[in-house]
Amino acid sequence: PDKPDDDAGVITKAKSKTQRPPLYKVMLLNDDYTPMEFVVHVLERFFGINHAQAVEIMLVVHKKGLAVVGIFSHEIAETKVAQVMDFARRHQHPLQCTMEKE
Ligand code: TYC
Repeated sequence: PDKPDDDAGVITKAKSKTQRPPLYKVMLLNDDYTPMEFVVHVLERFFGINHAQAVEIMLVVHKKGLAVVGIFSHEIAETKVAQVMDFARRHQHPLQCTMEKE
């Protein structure tokens, strides 16, 4: 006779966990020279952040040294970093933008 915990007849299947692509935090770093208005403009232009929020985030970077400004797929994060770095370089500001796996 079957014991109470006999699993005869129970079909088991390994659950394959759904794969999600890794996400990346894009961060702005503080420096002593980039004008505050330039950073606000960068946040509005490349990250679609409204003016009031952009001012808030810029001030977090200014006070804390860095802040996460968005979380994206690897390809989008790379594009954002390249756009910001290129825009800062063209305007001769030392602003740094980096990405890091979440
Ligand atoms: N610290 C800069 C200043 O006082 C402003 C600044 C903010 C620079 C954020 C970079 O990512 C930055 N002009």
